[in-house]
Amino acid sequence: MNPNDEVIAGARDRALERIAAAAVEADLEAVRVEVLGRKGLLAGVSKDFGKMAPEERARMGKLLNAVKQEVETALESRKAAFASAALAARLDSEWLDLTLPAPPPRRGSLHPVTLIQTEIEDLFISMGFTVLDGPEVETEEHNFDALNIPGDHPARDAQDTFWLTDGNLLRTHTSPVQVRGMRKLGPPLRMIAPGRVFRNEEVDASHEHTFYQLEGMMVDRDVSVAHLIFFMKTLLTSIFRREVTVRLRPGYFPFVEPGFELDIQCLICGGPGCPVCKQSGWVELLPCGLVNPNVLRMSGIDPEQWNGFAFGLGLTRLAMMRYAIDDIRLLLGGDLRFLNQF
Ligand code: FA5
Repeated sequence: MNPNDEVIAGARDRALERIAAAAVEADLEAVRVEVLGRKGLLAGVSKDFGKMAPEERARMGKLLNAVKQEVETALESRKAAFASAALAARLDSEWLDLTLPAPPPRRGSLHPVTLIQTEIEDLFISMGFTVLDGPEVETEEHNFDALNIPGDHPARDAQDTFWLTDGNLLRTHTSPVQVRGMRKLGPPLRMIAPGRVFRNEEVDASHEHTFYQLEGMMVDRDVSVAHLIFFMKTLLTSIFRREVTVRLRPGYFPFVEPGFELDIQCLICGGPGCPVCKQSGWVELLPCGLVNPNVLRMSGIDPEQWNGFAFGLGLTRLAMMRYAIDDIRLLLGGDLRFLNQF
């Protein structure tokens, strides 16, 4: 008997034993290297091949191959067992109960200024007005010149206007959309333009640096102050759904002539005075007037044939009155406890 028979049988038995006892996959690799590797036990036997008779060499070769195969098969099947145990553990840990009810989607709500804006849009659309939009970054020409606002008007001061380094500005009111509307659509014209405006202002309970206005304009033949008052009354009755006390004062805006300030009695305090109405009992809400002929002319409309009215509603202030919000800063604050109430 060839002493190698014993070496091979011993190596086989030990390998199979260790494979069966392997606790982790790395143990298998150790067995493989030790038994089947280039410097392993079985390779040691092949070194003696040169000294063997041809028949003995053939018998040894066969035996070696059979043992190699047996060990390899045992290694593979243990490896597969490790893999399926790992998969089972993973599936166990990632288990998910798909029959549990999903958490409900979080419902948002519209901002109070958006609510009131859409209401006014619907009202004016029903009266034949078009809703226009204009850019928040405006040219000096649209924001001031074309509205007949002279070069030395205090509103142009850096104190009130956010000027950009390229000579443009953040629009200080929605009135430049009047200019864009007249130039684009021509007369007759009925338009409103809600939007965000910016002023370099000290912030307090009723003043923001960023707030919303809603511009309105009607250009037609023989438009009078009576038309203007009709539309303003229709607007306020629709918004407040009750009689509100208003007062009309003369107001000066270079783009209207005559110009008015329409104030409403403060709905927060009802008249005696509070921080919102600056203790006056009245809230400035709706400056308006008949369009200055110069403004029509500068936008290519013949003032001999056409005239009109315009107004610039303080949309943010209107939302405050409508929902009895006593501090304008709440509207920009993004506090969900406040916003979720609408
Ligand atoms: C204007 O901006 C004119 N463009 C309005 C106009 C349009 C007049 C068309 C005539 C014809 P005024 O600066 O007064 O006007 O602003 C209009 C309204 O915006 C005010 O009545 C007020 O309700 C609101 N408002 C003005 N400043 C602020 C501010 N800092 N914060 C909140 N609301 C403001």
